[in-house]
Amino acid sequence: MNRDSDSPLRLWRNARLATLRAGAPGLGSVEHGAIAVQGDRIVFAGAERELPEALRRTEHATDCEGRWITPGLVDCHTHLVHAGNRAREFELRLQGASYEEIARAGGGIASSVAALRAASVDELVRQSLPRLDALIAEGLTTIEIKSGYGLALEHERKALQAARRLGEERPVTVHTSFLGAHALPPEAGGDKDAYIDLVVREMLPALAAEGLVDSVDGFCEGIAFSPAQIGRVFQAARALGLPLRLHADQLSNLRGAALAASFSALSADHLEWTDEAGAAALAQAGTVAVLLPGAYYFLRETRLPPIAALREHRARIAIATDNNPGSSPLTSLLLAMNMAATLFRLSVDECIAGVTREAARALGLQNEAGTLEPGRWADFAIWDIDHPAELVYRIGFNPLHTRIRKGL
Ligand code: DI6
Ligand code: FE
Repeated sequence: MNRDSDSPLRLWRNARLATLRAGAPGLGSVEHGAIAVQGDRIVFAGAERELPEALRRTEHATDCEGRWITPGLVDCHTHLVHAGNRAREFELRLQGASYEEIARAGGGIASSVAALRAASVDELVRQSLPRLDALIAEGLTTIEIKSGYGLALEHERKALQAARRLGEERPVTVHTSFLGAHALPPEAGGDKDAYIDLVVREMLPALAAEGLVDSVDGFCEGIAFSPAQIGRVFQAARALGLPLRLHADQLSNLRGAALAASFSALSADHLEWTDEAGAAALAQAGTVAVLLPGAYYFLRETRLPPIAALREHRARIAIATDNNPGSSPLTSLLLAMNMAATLFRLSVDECIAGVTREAARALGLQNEAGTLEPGRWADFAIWDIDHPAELVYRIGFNPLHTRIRKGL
């Protein structure tokens, strides 16, 4: 931990805090609050009158004039690194074609694969930066970025290298996920098992050895890979000590949530078709249920994720953008929260926890990010709002005042 006492002490005072502290009711709110930061870590977050005397003495104090502070936002599910866009496909869908029809006809993910394969790492970074900047402009401090449009070692490598580069180009923490098992590449000749062999024997070990993989994801779906095929990917990942996540039950119920839970995955994502047993399994395993209202909205889905069952079994719920060119060209966590509330009926507290504490948990970063507590990274967002509900309520308006990442 970089908390050496030589680094200057910085203080944000006269603020209202949504600490999201575990165990605290609601948002763990504190009126008349202050946050003290040393180096890149929070050393105090709480009521200003409880601020220890030693932490009051600093020349670096900011009067927040009563503004609200939340943890920095965390987008725990994105395909942010991609090339080109699928606006034409969107037009076709407006004329009546379905997402699955387009995918089966060689459009969809396959067209994004062709575009990514043609792009260099520099080009991928160049195209992805505006999307990242849009998220950062709303207070994002941590982001998960998947591969999955390369589907061959050299191209998956490019995507993951581009994701790492984004974390160098901008003050943001990047968590990478290897999603080799996203779709079948054209050269596989329809043989999914042979492609999974390649993923498990060559792609994953090589990319993991290069330090490019923070977790391993898969797409468990009729148009993608079966539970048995995903199970092979998960076993290989587990053997390498890598955490797991899964695109589960998005378009049909293949019992993906239960599969993810059985491997103690960090998260299971989408979940529109997950049944009560799946929701219970997630809660039991501590696997975070990541809801992606942008994809639900953009694909005009009608089947809702099992919110009541997730609540009843006390599953952890996160919300993410699923930013990708095909099913969710969304670059706003504020809008994702509004959609989660409007379309899924999540509460304001669930939405805000879903893009902070629970999203950090979905990345295995619950001890580093997602709450305002001593020891956590000094990642937070200061908002020009009078009540936290405004973060969820507005549509297409950004009330961010200041974003602080690792104390800066
Ligand atoms: N589910 C999704 O919603 C995205 N990937 C996935 O596994 C869609 C990806 C795309 O259409 O490009
Ligand atoms: Fe996705």
